[in-house]
Amino acid sequence: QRRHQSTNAPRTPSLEIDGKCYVTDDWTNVPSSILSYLPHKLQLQPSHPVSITRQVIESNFPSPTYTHYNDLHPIVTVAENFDSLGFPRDHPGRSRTDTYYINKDTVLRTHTSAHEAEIFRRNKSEGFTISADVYRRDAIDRSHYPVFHQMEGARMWDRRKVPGGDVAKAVRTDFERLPKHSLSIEDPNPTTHAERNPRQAEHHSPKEVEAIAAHLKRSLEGVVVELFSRARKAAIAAGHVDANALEPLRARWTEAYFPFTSPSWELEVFWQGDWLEVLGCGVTKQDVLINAGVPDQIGWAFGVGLERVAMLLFSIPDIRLFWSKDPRFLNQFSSKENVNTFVPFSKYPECYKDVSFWLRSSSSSTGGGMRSNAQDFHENDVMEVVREVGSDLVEDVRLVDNFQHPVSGRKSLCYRINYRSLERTLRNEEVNQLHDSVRKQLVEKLGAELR
Ligand code: FA5
Ligand code: MG
Repeated sequence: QRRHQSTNAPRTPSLEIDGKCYVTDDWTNVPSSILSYLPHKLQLQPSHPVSITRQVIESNFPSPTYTHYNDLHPIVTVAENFDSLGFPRDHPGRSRTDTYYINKDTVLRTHTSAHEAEIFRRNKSEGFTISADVYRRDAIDRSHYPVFHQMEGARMWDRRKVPGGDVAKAVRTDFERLPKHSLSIEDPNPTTHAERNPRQAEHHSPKEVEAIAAHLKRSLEGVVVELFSRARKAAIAAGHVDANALEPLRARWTEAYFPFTSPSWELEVFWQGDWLEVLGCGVTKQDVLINAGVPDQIGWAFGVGLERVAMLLFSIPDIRLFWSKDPRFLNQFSSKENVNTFVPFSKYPECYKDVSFWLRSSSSSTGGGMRSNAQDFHENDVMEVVREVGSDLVEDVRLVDNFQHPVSGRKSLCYRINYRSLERTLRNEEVNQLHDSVRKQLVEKLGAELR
């Protein structure tokens, strides 16, 4: 990946990625540090925990009913990532503070749903999964990383092919064939709710929605049950828990919103004292299928965070570990037949450093480039500065103070950065140097005025 000038006049700035040239423009905001993640494809590394998790989940969605796609290219069009899924024009996900843009029409995919329309159009099998790396400008902490992996899943029924055109009946028949489980999952809400979680009334009958929702939920509950039984066996084998002292698995369905499904839900799992969101799903919007040229298909879709699931499956405590090249990490995983509990190596000391700064007041703003004033300031820009300087030596970044001057109206922020390596003890001078660079970059890139 290198920036270069095209030889054709007029000279257009461009970016070469994977041997392909992309024109850059005012929207370009993807740093080369992020582009360096593209070749990794952890979902394909045979004994990497992201790949093992993918394989465990895929085994619940067997071929030939489901086709598995695991090597789709991460650079997609804005049309694929947002428009094809019915994202409103003003959806915050489209903004440059949340999404990595190559140029105004091209992004690093922010979710695997970016490929739904394309795979619907291919119409190769009744179902599919897509596992892939996805990219988001986001906060820094132990469960968020700017590059992570998702698995998309979808299942369709063709109105023209089901006996008597009775989709609801066909779906219920398939539902009865799914493995049953004895787990009780909290599901307090009705399948649809007129305001909060509506049925697509022009397209789907109440019976169809009930049948599709039941098939979707049981399919995903099957995944959770399998993952937890594996995680539990591994924990017992590692002597981490006494089989008699085990708490039962707790999971719950909540109502959700996505522009491309309705009704929609999220599945949360109780883990280490808190509810953790593992996936989003719902009944696919008929407009997505109509626009993909398959108006007679009807069905469901889900998107699950593979790192989140892997953290539960293997007891991995920090999302940065997935990128570790340390053999003490990598050598602990072998195959999906052999899930084991991760044994953390010793925790190295943390080092907290604060940085306080004034935001530029709007009057002194030039309005251009990356420079922010109080109005267009976004925390993700601070996160990116810290990430660019500290990369994986930063464990988390937290806003600890937020102050507005009563007279001038200027805003001051204080962030606390925790410097900690997963692999070694950091030296004092090293942390001081990193922190000095963060301070300098906040001034240079964001126009911050240090206090
Ligand atoms: C989506 O991305 C939707 N495309 C999911 C979907 C697909 C819904 C199909 C309906 C139909 P969301 O932004 O909530 O939704 O992300 C899905 C999952 O990805 C989350 O539940 C979580 O497990 C994981 N996830 C989200 N952000 C991060 C992050 N920064 N780091 C790690 N995992 C993340
Ligand atoms: Mg979500």
